[in-house]
Amino acid sequence: MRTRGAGLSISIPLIAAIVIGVLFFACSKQTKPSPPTNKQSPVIHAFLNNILQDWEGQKDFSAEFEKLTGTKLQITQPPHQNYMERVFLSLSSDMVPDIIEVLPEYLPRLIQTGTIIPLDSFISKSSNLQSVDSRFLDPLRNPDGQLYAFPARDGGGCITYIRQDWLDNLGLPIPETWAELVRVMEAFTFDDPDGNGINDSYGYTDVAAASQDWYNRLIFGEGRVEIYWDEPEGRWVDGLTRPATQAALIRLKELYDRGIIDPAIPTNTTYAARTKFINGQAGIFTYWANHWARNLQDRTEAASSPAARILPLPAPRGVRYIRRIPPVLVISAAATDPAFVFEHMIDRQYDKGPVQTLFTLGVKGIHWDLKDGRISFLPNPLDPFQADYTKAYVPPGSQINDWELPLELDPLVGKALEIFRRNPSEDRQKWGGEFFSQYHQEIEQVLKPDIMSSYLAGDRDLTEAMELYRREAARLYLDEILNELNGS
Ligand SMILES: [Ca+2]
Repeated sequence: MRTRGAGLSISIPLIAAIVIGVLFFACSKQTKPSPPTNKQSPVIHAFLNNILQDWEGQKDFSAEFEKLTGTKLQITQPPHQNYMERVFLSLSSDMVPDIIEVLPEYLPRLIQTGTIIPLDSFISKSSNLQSVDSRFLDPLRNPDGQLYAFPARDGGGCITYIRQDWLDNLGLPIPETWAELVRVMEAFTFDDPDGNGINDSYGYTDVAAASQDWYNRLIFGEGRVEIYWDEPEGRWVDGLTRPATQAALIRLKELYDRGIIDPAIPTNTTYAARTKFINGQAGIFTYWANHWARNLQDRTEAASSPAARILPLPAPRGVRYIRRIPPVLVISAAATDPAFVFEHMIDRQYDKGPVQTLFTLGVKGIHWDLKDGRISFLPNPLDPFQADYTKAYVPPGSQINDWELPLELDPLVGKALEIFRRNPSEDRQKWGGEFFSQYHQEIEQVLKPDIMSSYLAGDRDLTEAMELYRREAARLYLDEILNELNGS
């Protein structure tokens, strides 16, 4: 997950500058990782995004890792909102990490600059990794067939969640069509769905005028905002200007103008939108179909109402949920013993035993325990909602090998995953060249949200907004990016 908005527009030139630095210096840079010695445990420095945070017992995780593998794990976990910016800063520092979790759209840039190394020889020698399903690896092979990245988990995707208790309060059925959805959004806005006598809720909230298509599915339907692989046409196309997306933008604007969706959608970060749903300020929200189903239920129950019931919504007609390419683990070219890093941080994660249990559930007695012979998660004493832990690094149900979970999957998580898997649309890894590496993020993360926000706010009509978009996208080499992706 990544948030967009003003912060990122500052970071893009910064990232570009840093990458140019990395491009020139990566080859000569010789830094850190301590080699194994007899006296001290060897150290692996990992940059991780989705690992347990400090207040969730990250130190216990690292201590258990050292106990199981004899290796110290030094984790750096920058804030989620500017994670990739911090990754690039670290790559230009003299403390280059050995292993880094990155978003897959940055792989072409990391490979082009010689920042990361291929993993094929390590994978082929591993026995643990024979149990990994190749459908998770194949999409990550670069056009030459090499693997520079290992999937951190099943990428999964988002589904829509709805307040079942609000539907019940208002006597409304589960919406299955667009017309029914709009009726529910109206009622969630105007009919006091939580019965507190105050006009304090909207039908729907979302992340900032989403150019990340896995969040916006409910309203965009067949339309895509991003550059995407069009299966019938067999080529990469730009989603924003296509007819289905134009129709979706008109739908979104109607809801916005009628005041039945969160008016702050143009500026919402993922955190802001999620918090509004949890606080009961909006009754429909699209988010991750994994342990987040449980997190949303527990937190909404604590923050909004003890009667809150979150329902994973079966995909309404015309809606398909996107299976994204997952975040990946890459090994830096600066790692002095990459085979050692690979063995301890990737290979052993798939041992279908204690290390995989650690990466999935966390530490026994801290994050989970046996109760009546069954494994269950423990409450986190520092959680503001008194909620249970839900994962360590890989959410239960998102493992990519044939390991059988040692605990029963939470039924709510199971239901969310089932709905997601019933209506999939598979994303493809983008292998672009120089233009892609330089300009793709700016088009997707800055230009498109700006254009869509200006249309939603009424600063421009749709025709004017699209004319401006075409001009600005041409200036950012959109055609060249598409040519690179299409290999033409
Ligand atoms: Ca109310």
